[in-house]
Amino acid sequence: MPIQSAKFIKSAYKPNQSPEERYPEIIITGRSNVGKSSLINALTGRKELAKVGKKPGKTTLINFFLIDEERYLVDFPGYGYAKKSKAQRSAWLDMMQDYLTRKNDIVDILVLINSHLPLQDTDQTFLELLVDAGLPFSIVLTKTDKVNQSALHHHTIALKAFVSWLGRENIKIIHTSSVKSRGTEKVLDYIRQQIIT
Ligand SMILES: Nc1nc2c(ncn2[C@@H]2O[C@H](COP(=O)(O)OP(=O)(O)OP(=O)(O)O)[C@@H](O)[C@H]2O)c(=O)[nH]1
Ligand SMILES: [Mg+2]
Repeated sequence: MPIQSAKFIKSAYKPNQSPEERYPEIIITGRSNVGKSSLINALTGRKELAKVGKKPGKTTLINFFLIDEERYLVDFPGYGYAKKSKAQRSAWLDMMQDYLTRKNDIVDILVLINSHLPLQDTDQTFLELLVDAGLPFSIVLTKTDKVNQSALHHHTIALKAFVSWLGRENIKIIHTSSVKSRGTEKVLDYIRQQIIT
């Protein structure tokens, strides 16, 4: 079922500035330019709800979108963009960890990973951080319009192996292309199943 209503609620500079009204949160995160904002637009069927950038680093704030008056999609600034300094990257990781471990409205974290690039060091570091913190997460392989089936299959296997090596079995991996609107129904169905336990 498509999303009925989607609205931008606010941008936060800091984790403690989230909206007063609380709803379950689905965090959308991943490296800069992986397609986080594009996925939010594809999921909601609204082309310009979240700002999409040609240059990596477009989303610099935490943006809250209220979906069907029942949950937030939270667009996080990207990590691992090469032009950011090491100090900036580590500040980002600290902020992220702080937010994710303190907020108990989080029902799932969608970690977006680019299907047409090999798994990056920053992705590995971030997945490790989530496992170490005992946080729930799922993986969305983005931009699948840019790879063939065989490459996608190998990427998926490698990811599964890495995540189970970290100690998490049966992690959900969904393939999407925001350009072709592929996989968006699957993501929506999956998001709707997530409830606070
Ligand atoms: N081919 C293809 N390009 C995509 C897809 N999704 C996003 N892009 C492109 O990738 C670039 C980055 O997309 P964004 O959605 O802004 O990525 P982001 O992860 O929000 O980036 P930051 O906000 O900078 O962290 C844009 O040029 C998009 O048009 C996709 O499914 N397929
Ligand atoms: Mg963005």
